[in-house]
Amino acid sequence: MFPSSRKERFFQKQFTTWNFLYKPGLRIRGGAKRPFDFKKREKYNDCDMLGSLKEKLAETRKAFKEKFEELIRSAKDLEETLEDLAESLILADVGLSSTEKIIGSIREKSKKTDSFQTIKKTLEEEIVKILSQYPSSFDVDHSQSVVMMVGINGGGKTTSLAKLAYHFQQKGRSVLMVAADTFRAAAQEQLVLWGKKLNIPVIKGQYGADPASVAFDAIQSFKARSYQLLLVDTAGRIHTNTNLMNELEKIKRVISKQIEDAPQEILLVLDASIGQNALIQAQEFIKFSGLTGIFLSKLDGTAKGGSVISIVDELKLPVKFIGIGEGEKDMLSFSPHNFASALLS
Ligand SMILES: Nc1nc2c(ncn2[C@@H]2O[C@H](COP(=O)(O)OP(=O)(O)O)[C@@H](O)[C@H]2O)c(=O)[nH]1
Ligand SMILES: [Mg+2]
Repeated sequence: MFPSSRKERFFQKQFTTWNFLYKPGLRIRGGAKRPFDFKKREKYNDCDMLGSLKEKLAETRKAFKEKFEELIRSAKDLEETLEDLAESLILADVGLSSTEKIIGSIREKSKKTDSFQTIKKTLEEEIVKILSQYPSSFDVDHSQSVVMMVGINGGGKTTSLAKLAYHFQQKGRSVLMVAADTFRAAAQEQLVLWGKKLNIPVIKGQYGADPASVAFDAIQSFKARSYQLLLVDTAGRIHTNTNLMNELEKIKRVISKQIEDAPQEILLVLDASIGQNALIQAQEFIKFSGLTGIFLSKLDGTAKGGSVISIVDELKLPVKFIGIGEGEKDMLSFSPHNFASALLS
């Protein structure tokens, strides 16, 4: 109990000091317990997110960084500054109509004598304003919640679904995944592999089976075994769009017949690496009723990250999550403030 030798006394002292300094929540000298500072912890997480977002957006940030440095050095008038900012926005793939909207608002709000820093602040506010137009909460707090992922092949549906599964598994939810993309055998296998990796059960059907019947079976298991979250992966073949849309509607109907108010979330997965073309990808899917938001995949390593702004602006849907890599941890909840700040700082 009591340290007998000098050596033991030394180690105990080191250990106590270490606890005291680095382990809030553990016992310290005198037996008192340090309260856990959740606010501080959240703040750290926020900084971490901002840091990793900045790193992943490096390519897109270049368009602004170089222009900003030039604008700080030179003494350009308001119109010239706005012209330069418009050029940077277009280069970052913000798109013409959203760029015009942003520049128009800055022009209205700025005085000729405003410093570049003031104009830059207004730019950031305008971007945040566009990005936070639609509610971005994620409605999965029911005893049984269902999330459906839709979007074209290769957009990142299956990977993004696995990221969500991992995220909620880490939060202590019991998760079930269903591979309702029966059109390609490989697509189902891909989800089965994710299931093995993450230790999350996967329901799949026969190759070519009716995806709605696979969804029906999944809902039965989901209810019988009282899972809390069901994630539904769907097909994304683009050449037979009407069929695909009917198929998605049918899956949705089967789900809502079995569980009231479900699916609570239907996310359209869009590939940010193709920038403005993501809007073309979205065209057919936007007709599909009940979309609740966007999962924007592949924001890492692209110079077209500014497209997020026009995607929200034109599709009139919130971005709820972003994908920043191929691993299960490479996902962030979307924060308009963090995004704008990472883009412009
Ligand atoms: N770099 C990167 N690659 C991603 C991301 N999300 C998905 N991918 C990759 O994009 C490819 C297509 O993804 P997949 O989930 O199969 O798309 P699906 O056909 O819509 O289901 C795969 O090679 C994924 O690893 C991301 O956020 N960043
Ligand atoms: Mg897939």
